[in-house]
Amino acid sequence: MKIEKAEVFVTCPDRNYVILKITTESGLVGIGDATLNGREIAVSAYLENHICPQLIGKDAKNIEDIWQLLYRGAYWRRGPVTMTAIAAVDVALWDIKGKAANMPIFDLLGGSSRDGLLVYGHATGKSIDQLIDEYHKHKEMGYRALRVQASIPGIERSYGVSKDKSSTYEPATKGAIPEEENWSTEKYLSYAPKIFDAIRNKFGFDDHLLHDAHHRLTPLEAAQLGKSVEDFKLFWLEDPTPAENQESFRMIRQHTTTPIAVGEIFNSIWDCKTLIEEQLVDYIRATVCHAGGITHLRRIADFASLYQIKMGAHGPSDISPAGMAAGLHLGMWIPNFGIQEFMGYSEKMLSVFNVNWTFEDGYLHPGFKPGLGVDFIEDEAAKYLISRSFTNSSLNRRDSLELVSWV
Ligand code: EZ4
Ligand code: CO
Repeated sequence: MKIEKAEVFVTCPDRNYVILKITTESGLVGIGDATLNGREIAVSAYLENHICPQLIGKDAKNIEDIWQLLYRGAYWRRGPVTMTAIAAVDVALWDIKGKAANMPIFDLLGGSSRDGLLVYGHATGKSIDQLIDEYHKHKEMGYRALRVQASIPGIERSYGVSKDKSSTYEPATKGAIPEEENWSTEKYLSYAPKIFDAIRNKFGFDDHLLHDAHHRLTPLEAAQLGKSVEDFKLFWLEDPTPAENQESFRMIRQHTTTPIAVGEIFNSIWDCKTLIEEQLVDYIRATVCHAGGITHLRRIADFASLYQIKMGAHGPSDISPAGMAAGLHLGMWIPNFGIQEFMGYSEKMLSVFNVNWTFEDGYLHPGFKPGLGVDFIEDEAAKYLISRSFTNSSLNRRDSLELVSWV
């Protein structure tokens, strides 16, 4: 199964996506998501210049060996651009292996550990009333787990809430440069519990309730938030504080029993080593497409399982449907699976990818087609030119009085 061709496609059906396509001499084709939101061209250039040429002639069967070669053989290790590029190769090779074996990827990995993957959707509102409407709509759609975000009075733009009137949150902003936003921890900490209180009052405690603090807090503030919302029994509090300094989660842990999730911007096992070994979090949110593919995320999941930590992958629309499918296949196998984020995709996004997953009663299943079960429709993709966009939602500055104080 020698690799004959490795091609990179860039498209923008509402969102920018980068896809790697690998073709073998025998004519098997595999695809992998190479989308790194807000840094799309960096990965496509990295693949085209540094990775694709090395793949030609390699045996597509030897996924682990190719992974190690791309990781160790490049001198530079880790980093989101490299690990997204390696992930794209890895998933394309799993896709090819699945097609060659006539099995869906989850079967190759050891088979299903469950009938489907519990997913959570997004309910967001400009006000608590609008949030309640959205929450209700999502329950009708079948969701059993929802992340809730609402505008915080007094903060111009709150994370997770749309810019315009619509109630749908869109993570990417098209434009020449990212916008900067202001932020007030005081206002957020006093308002957030009211959001959960309103939801639990209205809908009770049967659904899983999640919330994303999106790296805005210091460890002490995060501990205060976790403690003040314990009665609402969150499924998790996400990204309470940035995780470059993994030890800083110790303080949060010492003060609250609210479950903690982190890792949507992690790209390797080293990003979560201390968090896992010291059991400082409950869920790791790394994804197949940003953390080195199925081969590497499987390693993280196994390591986390030793410490009773579960996986809860990131799943915004800035991960392409091909990347989502890869996460679903791995999730079917992961014994210590927790939950999968699923924002859903627009019709235009799905016009470029034929997917085979099914969503029923709040659970996703990747389908039974051999390989990834997703076809990339090149003719459709060619219609949508990439446009510069940014993921600026991590950019809130601290209190407006302290515009230059980044914490
Ligand atoms: O804002 O992926 O939990 N989910 C998230 C995402 C991120 C986007 C950024 O592009 O935090 O929605
Ligand atoms: Co998040």
